[in-house]
Amino acid sequence: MADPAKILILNGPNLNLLGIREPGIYGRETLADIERRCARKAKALGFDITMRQSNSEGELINWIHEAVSEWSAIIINPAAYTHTSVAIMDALKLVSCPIVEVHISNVYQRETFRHHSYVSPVATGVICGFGPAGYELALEAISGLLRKKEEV
Ligand code: CA2
Repeated sequence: MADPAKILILNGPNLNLLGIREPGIYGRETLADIERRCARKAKALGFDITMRQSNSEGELINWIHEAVSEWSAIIINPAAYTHTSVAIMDALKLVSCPIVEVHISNVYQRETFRHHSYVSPVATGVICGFGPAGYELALEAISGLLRKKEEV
């Protein structure tokens, strides 16, 4: 049997505080809760997931570089770097595997500075506004994409 596809799930700055502050916007689930959701969904889909979080742009970029050779797909919630980071956009451009951008909140219902993303133009697709379930939806989307790739 083939090895399970390896999926990297990256989370940007302040998401380590999820569930602890601003539950009105981001809900009460912590990042550890989201990791458990993803692990359950990944098991059902036959994926091997690794979830990471960093408050540092450089660390996120180094992890994205690993995706050039190591990972079958990336799910990324770049948090505030979504709206500011040309460097993360450039790093993602170097990656050939599918990239799904996830946001917990519906950024289009929020301040206008959140309406622009440097990541969306280089992502395969974007999921936003579905809360923590967005990460599971991203895994489902990747499952479809990788299956289609196998068929070709
Ligand atoms: O909705 C999302 O997932 C965001 O990526 C979250 C970012 C925000 O800058 C984006 O515009 C949308 C913020 C993450 C901050 O995380 C917090 C966690 C707990 C309490 C406060 C902030």
